[in-house]
Amino acid sequence: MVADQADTENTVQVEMFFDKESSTFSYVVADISTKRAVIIDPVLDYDAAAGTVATKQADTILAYVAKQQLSIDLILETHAHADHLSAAHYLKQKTGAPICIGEGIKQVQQTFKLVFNLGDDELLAKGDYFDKLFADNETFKVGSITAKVLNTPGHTNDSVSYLIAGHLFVGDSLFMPDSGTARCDFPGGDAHVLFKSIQRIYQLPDTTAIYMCHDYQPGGRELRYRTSVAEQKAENIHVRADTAEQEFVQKRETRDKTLSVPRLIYPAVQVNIRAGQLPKAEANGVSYIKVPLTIKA
Ligand SMILES: N[C@@H](CCC(=O)N[C@@H](CS)C(=O)NCC(=O)O)C(=O)O
Ligand SMILES: [Fe+2]
Repeated sequence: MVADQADTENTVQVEMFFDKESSTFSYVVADISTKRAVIIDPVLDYDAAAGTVATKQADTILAYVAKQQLSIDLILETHAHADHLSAAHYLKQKTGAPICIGEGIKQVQQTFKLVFNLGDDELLAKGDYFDKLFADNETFKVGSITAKVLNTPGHTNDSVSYLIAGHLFVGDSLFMPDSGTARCDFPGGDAHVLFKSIQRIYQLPDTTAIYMCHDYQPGGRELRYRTSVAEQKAENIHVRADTAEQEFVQKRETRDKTLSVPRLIYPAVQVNIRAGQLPKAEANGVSYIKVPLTIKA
């Protein structure tokens, strides 16, 4: 089966995992015929006040994989997340699967290499720490299925969507229709660029299933993680099929001005630009998170 076709025969099995702390969805997507699978956007538990990390979320994924007798071939990140730590490195150690991300990660690493004042010994910003950097339109295998990477920047430079047998994992390029889209005010974010990425998604068949990376449950509604291209084009509160670029950009930028910095941005980015590895331990064997301080007038 090729990537752009809808999954009319249910060739894949998609299992969702929800992290309540960060409102993040992770997925295991398996080719039913071969039991080969990928893990998308896994979360590492992090208690900022206590300075502890744990693998409860990731272990839930591993338990599912074991129970279903799946083999994990790849660990896929839709982008370097700014709100939670990635469990990619932990899961690589457990499964042996390589960690993959869009090649835009090099720009994200370069930006935050400066923010965190990292030397070349800590980060080269050449995609280091990741095993595979995807180019736009690159294909990869999930068992017998040929899946495809679509570059969908705008929320971040490195944002990609993964198209697996008619199932599209968009990261934060789209939220559920009643929530619109993700913010574009992080370094490297750009609402014009996100608009173009969304147009690209809207060119896929209407039946394409779209899977969220977050749902913040507006108005306290029930959790939702799946929608379709048709539903987004008809109902997305920021971008419908006929929304003009300027109208979207204005809405997006107006909302971005009201949002506060994500609670975990510094720990998250520091770990996620290293594919989920903690910063190198100091002489005492302990790893530390840095926070750049700005004196406000
Ligand atoms: N309150 C959350 C916000 C996280 C956040 O900023 N999420 C991004 C995606 S990484 C976003 O686009 N949020 C849009 C919104 O909150 O409307 C936190 O502090 O972690
Ligand atoms: Fe994000």
